[in-house]
Amino acid sequence: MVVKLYAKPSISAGGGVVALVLAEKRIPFEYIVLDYAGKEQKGTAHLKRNPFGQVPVVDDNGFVIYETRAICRYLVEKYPDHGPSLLPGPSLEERAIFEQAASVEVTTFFPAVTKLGWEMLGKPKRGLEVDEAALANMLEDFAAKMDVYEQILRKQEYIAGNDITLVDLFHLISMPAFSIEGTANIMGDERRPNVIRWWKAVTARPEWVNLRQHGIKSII
Ligand SMILES: N[C@@H](CCC(=O)N[C@@H](CS)C(=O)NCC(=O)O)C(=O)O
Repeated sequence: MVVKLYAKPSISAGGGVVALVLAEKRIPFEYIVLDYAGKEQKGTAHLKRNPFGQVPVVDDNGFVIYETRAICRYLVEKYPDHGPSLLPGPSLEERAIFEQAASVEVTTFFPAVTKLGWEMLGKPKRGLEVDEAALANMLEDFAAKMDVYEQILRKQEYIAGNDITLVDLFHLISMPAFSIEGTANIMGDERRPNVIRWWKAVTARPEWVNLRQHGIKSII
């Protein structure tokens, strides 16, 4: 039985990154779209898969798991022989640095970018007024965080070392709209050449490019 990925009708956020990891790891999967308009995510069947009534959820032959980052960690450990490792090296120190980067992504990067995304992109899209003063503060706060990323990425290729790992891909959860070429070019500040180099490498993963350009069917 192939892995089932339960997700939203439009592939985005966590569902997109789980799909990316499945594709990177060459794990065949079925993409099951929930009827969001009909609130299927809050229905009895889905609440059994995820009591929070959210997606993404993965069902791997009867083992059901939710939370994007936890799903991805499970998949890479379960299928070590498929595709790139995406895990840190075996030493305690390499694993500790990976955990450090994972913690920074979830507690520092993700909240900052989610707030920015709403103010810069979400509000204009919904015809709401942007709070320019708040936006300026968010951009300043984000820039300070990215200055630290620049320091880290000056010394190494990826955020947890010299090889790509899941943590690099986790940064895509909040970022579909923030491509370097996009209108909200928050990753493309030329004062941070190593952030640009890193972000180009992460967003140029062929499965990610296919997913963004041609949709989910192109990577299943
Ligand atoms: N922390 C969760 C967040 C999941 C989440 O926010 N899912 C959204 C879609 S991107 C959802 O299912 N929302 C529906 C709802 O809350 O009713 C993860 O990383 O998987």
